[in-house]
Amino acid sequence: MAAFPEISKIQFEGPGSKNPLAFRFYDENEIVEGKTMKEQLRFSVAYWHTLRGTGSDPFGPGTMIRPWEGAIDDVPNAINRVKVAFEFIEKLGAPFFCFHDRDVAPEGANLTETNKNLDEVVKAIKDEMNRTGIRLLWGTANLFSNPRYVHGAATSCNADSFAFAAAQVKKALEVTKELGGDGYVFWGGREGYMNLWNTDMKRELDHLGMFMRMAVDYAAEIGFTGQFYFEPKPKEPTKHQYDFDSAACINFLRAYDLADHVKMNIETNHATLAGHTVEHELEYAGHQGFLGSVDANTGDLLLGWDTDQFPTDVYLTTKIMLAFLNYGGIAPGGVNFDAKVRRESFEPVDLFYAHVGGMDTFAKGLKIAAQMRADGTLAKMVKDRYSSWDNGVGVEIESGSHDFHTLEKYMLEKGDVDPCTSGRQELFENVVNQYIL
Ligand code: XUL
Ligand code: CO
Repeated sequence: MAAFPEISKIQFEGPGSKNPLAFRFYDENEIVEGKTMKEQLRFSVAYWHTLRGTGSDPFGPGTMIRPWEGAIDDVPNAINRVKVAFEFIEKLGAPFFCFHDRDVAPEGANLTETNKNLDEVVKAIKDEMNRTGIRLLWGTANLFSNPRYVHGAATSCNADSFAFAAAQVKKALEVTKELGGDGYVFWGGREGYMNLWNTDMKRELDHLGMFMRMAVDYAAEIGFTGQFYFEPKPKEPTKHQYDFDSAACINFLRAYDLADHVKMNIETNHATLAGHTVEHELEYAGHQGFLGSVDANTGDLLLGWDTDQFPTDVYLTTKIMLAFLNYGGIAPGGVNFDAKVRRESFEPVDLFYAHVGGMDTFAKGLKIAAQMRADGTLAKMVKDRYSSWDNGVGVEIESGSHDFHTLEKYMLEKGDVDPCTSGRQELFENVVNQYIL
């Protein structure tokens, strides 16, 4: 029986459409910068929010009406949920999904049973993937919900927690490979600290480095060639997470000799929790050569936590897609909606409204970003701002033909700097609006 009998496949109806269950901008076959929108955006549905989100918060239990959920969280219920998931993703028209091991299958009494449960559900997922052609963008392991990870997983003070996490990631990598996943994500759910007095930071970081190395080695051993990603988040659930932001993660990857194996999965709301913007995080990862994938959502400026809302701001999606176009496209990453409908949006149809809106906003952002690049005005304005580096002493410095002695001589002769031109922030912002408004 269909879980969403009222909803048929979401169609592209064009900008004039007023149908909230149709795309106005996302035409998966439209070519933008030489690729279809489907290839440029690589949309993915996050299993944990869309299929497992209950709407619970610290003040009350779940509110979501999900008629397909059985009374017990057992394997048959999980397999039925897989069918619901694929009906949803197929009707939406997203080409990918992402999941944590524990999103899809319940834990058993011990690791053997848990792995068996996962195998049974993965079989059902594989059948649905074959039926629909929907693919796995990336897999991951939930190393934060179970109380065994109360002190973290790879960074726990308890060596057994590290060992259990290793077994879990080993299995998650096997499953990701089995399902043909394009990537694997590390997000350090509790890899950080609550209090530095009781924490040996150096030891914990060394352990995290060892853990990621073991994962990379095991991937090579089993022939998993997908891209590894590290997902920054500065806090929540811990006070201070080691995967704080792009800069901290990239430094960690270099320090532990993992830079050749792992790129960044940047999430908008995580960037803002770190006191950055997502474009800052993307730009930092991009110019360092670590830009990988994006967890698409947005926070709420009035709230200080990870609200994981669906993105509907075209300025935001334009900036994200501009970064990806500037750095050679998003593949093998994608736009994964790590976003959840509000607790008050408890009907199944809200899942469609949320994803359709997010996909359309990204499609519009992609088109605007491509226009900006084709036109070149903004890029030229930035280049002009740095024109002193394109001739004279600027070129000489950049080419390495100066030192403090020669520069002192140059300035003693010249006397003072040439006058600067204005930063023209307002003009830049107005030019951006020429594309958006
Ligand atoms: C949590 C979060 C995770 C990761 C995957 O804030 O973003 O869902 O994306 O573990
Ligand atoms: Co995320």
